[in-house]
Amino acid sequence: MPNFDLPHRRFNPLTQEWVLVSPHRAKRPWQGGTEKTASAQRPAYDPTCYLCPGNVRANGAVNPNYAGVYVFDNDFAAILPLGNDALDDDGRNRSDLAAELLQSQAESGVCRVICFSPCHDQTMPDLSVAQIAEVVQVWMAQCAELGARDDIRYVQLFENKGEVMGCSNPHPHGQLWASYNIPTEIEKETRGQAAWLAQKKSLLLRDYLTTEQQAAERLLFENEHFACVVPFWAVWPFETMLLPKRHIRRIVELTEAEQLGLADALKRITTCYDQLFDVSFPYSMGVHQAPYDGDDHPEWQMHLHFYPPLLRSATVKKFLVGYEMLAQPQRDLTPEQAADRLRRLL
Ligand code: H2U
Ligand code: ZN
Repeated sequence: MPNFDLPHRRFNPLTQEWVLVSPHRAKRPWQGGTEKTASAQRPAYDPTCYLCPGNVRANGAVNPNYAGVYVFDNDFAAILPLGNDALDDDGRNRSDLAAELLQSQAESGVCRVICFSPCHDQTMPDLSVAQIAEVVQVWMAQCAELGARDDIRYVQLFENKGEVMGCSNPHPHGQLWASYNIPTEIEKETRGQAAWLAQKKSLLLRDYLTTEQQAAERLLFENEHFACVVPFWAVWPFETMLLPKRHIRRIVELTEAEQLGLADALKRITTCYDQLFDVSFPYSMGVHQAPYDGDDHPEWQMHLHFYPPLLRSATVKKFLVGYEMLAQPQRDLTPEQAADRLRRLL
């Protein structure tokens, strides 16, 4: 094992990628820009918000006066339901060189917006565990419905939060993009988990959780059903991962108790994040799960990733640029230092 106070790299067995860690650089002076923070004061109902109950959306549709979680088809969907006919004609079987170099595939699917609450001024940590559990139940119902379709093989659930993440609206909401093709990150994680299962005859993310429970250095908290860690191979400064304790391949398999366990973990980590820099903490988060492609996927363990961009204050964020775009991701703050800072806020 290298000296963790000196430059070293760490392996992510899920994606089979390396991250460079440069702990000695954490104290270098910062002369880069600062992001302006979005003002925290918002009304509970905003007449100009396209997600608030009763309001008109960009395409003229009117939101119902919803009370809990509300789902609608994205009016500007990145993936459209083209159906099976379009998918058959994707040119994958052509054999000439140009076709191999210039590969393309038709994509078909569905994009939806999921409002977590009718209240414009709330975010995930403001919701009760019961309200977050309702979000989890809607995620499950959406995956059950879409995963059963033969023109959909993967459902990506995510939340993009905060202006710095390019989120267009502070109203608490997430999205789902369901597609016929299996996205790159999911293919990587499928390969990583399948390789582990083949070699060790055990589950990668269960073995990983056991290791983190024993090390305790990067473990933030656990409840009966889920644990939260700063991954050993984290790229983002305060990146975390939520891991289930049972073998759960897809979110649709969660028991009622596990739904509450996940909701509790979501509330705890988002509350902790908001306290770190005393700001409504921006991030991209999402559920990773086995594809809905008809295979069993015994290698898969569902989990959630939180990728927050903030580095040292409400205004200073990490950029993945330069060496990271061209060579490999890099971080200064070690995952153990990040875990230590987050753990103090729990
Ligand atoms: P963000 O989570 O990145 O802010 O995106 C919100 C989504 O809401 C975005 O994908 C959709 C956009 O296409 N949207 C609608 O579906 N209807 C609207 O009236 C405005 C925005
Ligand atoms: Zn709103």
